[in-house]
Amino acid sequence: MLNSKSGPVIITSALPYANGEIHLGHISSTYLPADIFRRFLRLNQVEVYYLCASDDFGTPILIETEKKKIEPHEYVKYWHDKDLQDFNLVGINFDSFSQTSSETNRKFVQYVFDILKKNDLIYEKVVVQYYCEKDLKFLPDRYVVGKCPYCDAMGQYSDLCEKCGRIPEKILDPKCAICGLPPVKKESNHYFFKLSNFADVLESWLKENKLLQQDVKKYVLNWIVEGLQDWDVTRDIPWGINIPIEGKAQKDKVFYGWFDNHLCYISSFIDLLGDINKAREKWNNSKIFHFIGKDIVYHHYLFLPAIRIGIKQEYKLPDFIPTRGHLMLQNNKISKSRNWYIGLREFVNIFHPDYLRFYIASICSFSQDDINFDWYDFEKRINNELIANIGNFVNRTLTFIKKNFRNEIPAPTGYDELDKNALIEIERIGRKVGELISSNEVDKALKSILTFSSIFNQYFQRKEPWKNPEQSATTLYVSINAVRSLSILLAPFIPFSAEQIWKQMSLEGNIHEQIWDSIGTILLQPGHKLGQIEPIFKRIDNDKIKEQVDKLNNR
Ligand code: B3M
Ligand code: ZN
Repeated sequence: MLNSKSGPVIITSALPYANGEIHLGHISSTYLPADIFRRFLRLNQVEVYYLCASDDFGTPILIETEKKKIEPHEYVKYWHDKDLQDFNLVGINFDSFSQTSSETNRKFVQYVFDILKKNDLIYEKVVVQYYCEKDLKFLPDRYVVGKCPYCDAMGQYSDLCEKCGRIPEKILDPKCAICGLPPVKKESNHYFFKLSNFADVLESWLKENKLLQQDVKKYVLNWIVEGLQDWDVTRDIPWGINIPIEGKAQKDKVFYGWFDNHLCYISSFIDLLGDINKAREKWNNSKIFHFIGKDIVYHHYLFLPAIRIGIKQEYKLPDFIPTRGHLMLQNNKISKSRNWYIGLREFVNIFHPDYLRFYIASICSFSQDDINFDWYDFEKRINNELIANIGNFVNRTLTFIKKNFRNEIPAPTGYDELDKNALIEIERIGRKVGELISSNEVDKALKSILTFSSIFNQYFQRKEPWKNPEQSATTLYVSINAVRSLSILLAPFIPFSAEQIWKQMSLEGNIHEQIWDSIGTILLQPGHKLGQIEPIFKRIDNDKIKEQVDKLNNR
């Protein structure tokens, strides 16, 4: 398990495109698991940095700004700010939320390109591109629409068919996305990164790194066997990071978004520390975790490490790339264009953010498998697990002390077998949950916490303190200490509610400054007065769920 002695930890989550609102799909694959991990590490006194940024470049963004007749930098700033606010609404708090278009990132990307070029890993080549003679511009990626060669869907992008999810090798019946006219073909000079040089070193890195997920590794190794293609890192568009050298390929061109976005993990850290040398040293002394969704495995398991190796590992490679499947919504693929999604803001306008965190964490398996957001399952888990189990135990303990012991923790009067077993549970639970969070199994970790809480509900039930309140001091003394442990256990998962439990116990400080190891210790002492006690959670009404399902179906 990581602790304050294991050195700093840097966590990143995939950078959201500055092109729309954050929805539940984003949260489940990368932000929530990373945030739970970050909060857990902090409770373990680990020096941890959680970095993210908006991904500001790419043709979809440029096309939107052209349609809306707005400056790209204004457009991305709008989404950058809004997305950050939305993340904070659900307790996802970064130490830095930068932009790939920041000055530091621009400089850093150009610097990396320079070194790659010096190391002979970049070459110039003429490529044939679509060009629109009416709009007088090259048409990379999304600037061309046409018929998908696989599923025949019309109006698909040349770099992605949204109908079947494949990347067309050659789009049929191509049209300019701006004016609709068929484009012509025209030559253009581009820069290529020699990814193909890296097959052997990537293969050994993957094989040696024991922390990378086995199943992902397997198919990435297969891609290497099939052969790695060099990457065209140039685009003929005006919005992006300029290519820093003189040459035919330089004019009116910028870097491809995937060349610069992952470098922002590093540049945002440089910005955060405010000193490039300090940042480099700390980066290299840290454990590096890049949290991603499975659709960007190629970029993070091959392209990203190749570039870091290409600059002679001036910045070290990731230790771990936790990779998860996608979130489905009511068993259908989430899609913005088909309006099949739930925005984060929309969600928290209806339900408490901790309900979302609890539900997603409870279904968030650590694998490539897709998981499913189901409104009825959500209702069931919140009502039956969060409320009937955890909420019930917390509330019955606090209320009992308030009613029968003048809101003061009573002194224990001796321990029977049941009490002793309960104390053992308290002693063990922190380690067990800690190990699961450390190995990224957040759903299993949450499950252990639920088991702990239900053991205490049974304990309470069997001790029947209501039959003889005066002689129930030990039961309540043990139970309130279990509530304390429970609140720290829950802090990474449902931070707002955990803080509320902490307040109701009238304990000092903020729950997020507590020490994970203290979960196993009996710290609350007789005579301590509790605060104001109220139910923490509110049951979800079935009508409210039906409303949500209808709303979704009628979009
Ligand atoms: N902006 C979003 C995605 O493809 C993309 C991630 C960049 S991470 C460096 O999921
Ligand atoms: Zn055109």
